[in-house]
Amino acid sequence: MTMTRSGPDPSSFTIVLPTYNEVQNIRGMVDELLRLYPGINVLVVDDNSIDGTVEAVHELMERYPSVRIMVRDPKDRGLTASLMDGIVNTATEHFIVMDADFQHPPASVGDVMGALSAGHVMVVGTRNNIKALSASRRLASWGANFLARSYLLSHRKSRPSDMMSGFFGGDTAVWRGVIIANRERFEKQGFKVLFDLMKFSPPGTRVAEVRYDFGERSGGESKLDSRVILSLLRQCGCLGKLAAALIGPLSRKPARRSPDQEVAATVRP
Ligand SMILES: Nc1nc2c(ncn2[C@@H]2O[C@H](COP(=O)(O)OP(=O)(O)O)[C@@H](O)[C@H]2O)c(=O)[nH]1
Ligand SMILES: [Mg+2]
Repeated sequence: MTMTRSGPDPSSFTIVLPTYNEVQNIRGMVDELLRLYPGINVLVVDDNSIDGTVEAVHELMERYPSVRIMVRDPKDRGLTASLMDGIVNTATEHFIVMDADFQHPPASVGDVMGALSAGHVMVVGTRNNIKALSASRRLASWGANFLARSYLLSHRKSRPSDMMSGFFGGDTAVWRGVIIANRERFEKQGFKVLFDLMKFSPPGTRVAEVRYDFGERSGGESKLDSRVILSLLRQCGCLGKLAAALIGPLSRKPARRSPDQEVAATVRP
């Protein structure tokens, strides 16, 4: 790990940014990351956005040589699948996964970088608050976190306290190996790749945590709907499957979508 006088060298980190229709956020997000951490690598993993996100990233690539984009096979869409691809294709010693909508503050990336350069193999951002979520999302997040942690405890795996956090970083070689060895066992259409990674983590993996303030989405709309929460529950052993069976019939209606997402839904299985 190279260090500069002011801390870890940003060029040994890759920010993996999953995007689906984030044209309202992507320019501001990449500008802010490069302003705070000059030279940091950014790998945008896009699932065929239809709102101009890809074109916006191409413009950014002309300004920043450390920005790249992967546009994924439309037949294989999914947030977990995107992040698996992003981690496997990271070319630096460390990766950091975060959302493109500013819910994970760019200013907290430095804390994750610091813990990774101190030698931790997995560093998870733990939300100080989840007030930015609706009451039903908070309840689902709490329940899914409880079940995911119970599952990991019963399988003698390390359990970050905020399993539902989408903000974490790791040693690329370790987690690339985990993904390649267990590719078919990941819940690819799921939303919580951290849970899959911890399920298949090497024995004795220790997790460091850094705290951060979870924000409001800056622009655009959330793509999470109840099907994603149900799919997560189904991964959490018998208790999770039972919870999914009970909640499922109550949550048939997908989350409200903007008109452009409605169009997208027709091409997204
Ligand atoms: N590549 C890819 N990115 C996605 C997908 N769904 C959501 N995202 C991105 O993942 C991040 C989190 O999604 P978001 O809708 O904000 O979920 P929420 O924060 O849980 O409400 C954002 O950067 C989205 O653009 C997907 O199917 N594929
Ligand atoms: Mg979000």
